[in-house]
Amino acid sequence: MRFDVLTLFPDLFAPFVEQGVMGRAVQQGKLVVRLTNIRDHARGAHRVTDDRPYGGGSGMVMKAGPIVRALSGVERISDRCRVVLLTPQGRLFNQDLAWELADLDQLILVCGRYEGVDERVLEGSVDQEISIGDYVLSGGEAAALVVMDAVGRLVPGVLGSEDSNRDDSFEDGLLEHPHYTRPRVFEGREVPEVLLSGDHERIRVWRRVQALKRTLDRRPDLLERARLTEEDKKILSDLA
Ligand code: 4FV
Repeated sequence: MRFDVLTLFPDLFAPFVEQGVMGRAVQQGKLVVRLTNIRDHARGAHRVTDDRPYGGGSGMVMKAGPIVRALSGVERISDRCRVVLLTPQGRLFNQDLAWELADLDQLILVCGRYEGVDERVLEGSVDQEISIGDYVLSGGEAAALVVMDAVGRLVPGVLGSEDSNRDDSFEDGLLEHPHYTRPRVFEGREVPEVLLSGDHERIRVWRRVQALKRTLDRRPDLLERARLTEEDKKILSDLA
């Protein structure tokens, strides 16, 4: 998977692509990250990338020219490529969309700043708008990092054995069961006995019950879309 990021602040990404799971995947060539500074495609002595909004109002708008020229400078490595603008007006990002994007060869992420980007960028050059949530950021960079992390870790070979996305939250639409590790007693609180039993079936059921209970308590909205088994429905009716 190749990520191309178009931004006015490329330095915001360096630490992210040099450390942790992402950093290792980039070193191993499993992920490629190319950063493009939109200002390099701005014209004029001052290389302006923003201007006042037509129709008046506060704040500035990102000019279409520098973004469109930056996009035309990004080579497409295959037709399994998508240009995404991060914006509060976009489709809400979630694990299902992360899996969909992880199936691509190339993701080109456009990071807006100021009040947003000129609408004509969307009409001409953007395939999809994605939002990471209903709040306003000062720029699309943080949202791009969220998408790169959630999608990158789903690319085969990116996660090592110590990490796994197999039983991630939201994999089947549920919140995750609680996790415990050594010591067996911490500040007087013991690890649930079932997890020490070695009885893998009891452990599987306990974890499923915990995941369903948490989802019912904290995010009942998720249950509508969750992929539930007959066993899950039985557990939920008992819990209810
Ligand atoms: C955002 C979001 C977001 C809006 C104006 C950047 C800011 C500024 N992006 N999910 N929520 N973007 O707030 O993706 O240009």
